[in-house]
Amino acid sequence: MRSPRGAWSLAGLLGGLAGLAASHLVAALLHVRSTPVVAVAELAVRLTPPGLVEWGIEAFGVFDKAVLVLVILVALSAVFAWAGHLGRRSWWLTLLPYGVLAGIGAVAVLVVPGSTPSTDLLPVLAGLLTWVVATALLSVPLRVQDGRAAAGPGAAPARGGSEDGTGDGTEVDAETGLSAPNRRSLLVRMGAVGAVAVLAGLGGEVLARRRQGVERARSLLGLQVTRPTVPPAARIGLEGVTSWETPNPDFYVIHTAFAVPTIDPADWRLRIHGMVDRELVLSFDDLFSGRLTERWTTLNCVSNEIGGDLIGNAWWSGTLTQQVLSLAGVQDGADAVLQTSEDGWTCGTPLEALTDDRQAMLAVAMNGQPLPVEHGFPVRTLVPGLYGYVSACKWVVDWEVTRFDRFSAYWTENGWAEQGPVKMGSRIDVPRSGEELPAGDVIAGGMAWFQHTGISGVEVSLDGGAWTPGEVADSRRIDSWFQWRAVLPDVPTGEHVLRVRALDPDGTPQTGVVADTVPDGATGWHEVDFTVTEG
Ligand SMILES: Nc1nc2c(c(=O)[nH]1)N[C@H]1C(S)=C(S)[C@@H](COP(=O)(O)O)O[C@H]1N2
Ligand SMILES: [Mo]
Repeated sequence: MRSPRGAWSLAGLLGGLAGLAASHLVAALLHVRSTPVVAVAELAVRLTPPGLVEWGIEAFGVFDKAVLVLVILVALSAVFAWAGHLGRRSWWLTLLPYGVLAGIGAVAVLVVPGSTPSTDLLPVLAGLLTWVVATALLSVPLRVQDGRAAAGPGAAPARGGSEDGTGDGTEVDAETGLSAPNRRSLLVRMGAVGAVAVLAGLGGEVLARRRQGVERARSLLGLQVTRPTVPPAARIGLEGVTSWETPNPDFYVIHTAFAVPTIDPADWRLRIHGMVDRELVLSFDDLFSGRLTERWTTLNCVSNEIGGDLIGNAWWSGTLTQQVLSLAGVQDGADAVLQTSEDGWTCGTPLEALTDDRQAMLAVAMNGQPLPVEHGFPVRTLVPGLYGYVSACKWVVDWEVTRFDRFSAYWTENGWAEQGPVKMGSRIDVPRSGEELPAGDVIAGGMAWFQHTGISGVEVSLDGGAWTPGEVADSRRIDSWFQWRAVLPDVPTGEHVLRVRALDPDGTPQTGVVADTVPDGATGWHEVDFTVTEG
């Protein structure tokens, strides 16, 4: 007897819903703004004639999007059931509707304004993968049944064992049309797929709601901070050079957390303990008991390659770590603060950098906005002159004042240096590598930095020739990077290599010795190739 159609459809439906749940969970984990289903709903609204949309809004009021999502879910369920049904004919036929659905989901996700394909497509992929796996799992007992059915009644396996492992089951249930072992196997598989789907769906929902709650708390904060104003002298005025100030959405993001911590400012605490006279537990409000410090500071990553872009400059507002630590009273012999974030990541920061006059801070705002969640909301540490991996703890919740010889922090455990003062660096933004330029003067430009030390200039070298000075904008603000430009007079036609190096305050040039980013930051000169053509 062949397996019943209903079982195939049910398997398709269950597998399909499991896929949706998986995509929901992955979207929530990655904080993708629109889950595939929501993205499809948005796309549908965009593609629908405006009159119809208005009617929908009028008819359903504020719930128009929820209604649309519901309609999409019902339609999807029908497709899932149909996909399962197709599986009865052949295995690969099932994949067809899933492939089409994933394609629609992918397109919808990608046309969401400001989407980033590398992450936003992952929920779609997770959904597709789950569809395939779940459907395959669920259809095994049905296929086993059909394999036997196709062989005809005389081919029923002998009692006591068969190639498909159904054991003794030749009796077929009148209601489901399945043999007892196959029915049991199907039920077990459905239970497993269903349980995983429910867990993934609920997990995704919990995460998404928490994130929404924190985003709401963030938007309601209304911090008394100022908006950034860029000092005019910081601009070199050359098209193509990186913006001196980095807007929040463009600021590089690095962290080990898979799911970004979601902390309500009302619940945030920083515990300060270890080698201190008084243990402290600070609340978010405590950070506002004194005056906030606001300043421009450039943050960069130790794993930034020569010419790389893991560096940004922002206007940060916060409470000086110096003040906080003097409240706690640091004891003699301590030389480090072991910082821990809510997600368990750790870094070891030299006590001196947190207590000297460089204005290290517990930052609450970035470019006049509460910290974006990805950048450590509600509180992160920021220390001018140190790479992020030893200083810029996001979602910071614990400070242990201690000694470097008593612990080993996250990246130090993984082969990176215990101490991470930033190295002098510079980069060419124009001309871009591979660019073709007309004959004549070439104006080059880019960025240079040496936070907390500053630079006295930059030099460029064309085709390995003599180093000639460029011009640096506003070199007084030593904790931020600098824009620079240099005029290369009358560059002849042909292929060229341009190099740049910065000079420290003593005039010592940045080293040309090439070093890898591991263990304590890359060195070497950035270079670009460009071609000058006639006319
Ligand atoms: N909690 C936490 N904080 C962290 C990290 C991390 O992995 N987890 N990475 C550090 C590293 S290596 C860098 S370079 C900076 C990057 O900060 P950003 O993502 O705000 O640019 O954060 C630092 N703070
Ligand atoms: Mo980093």
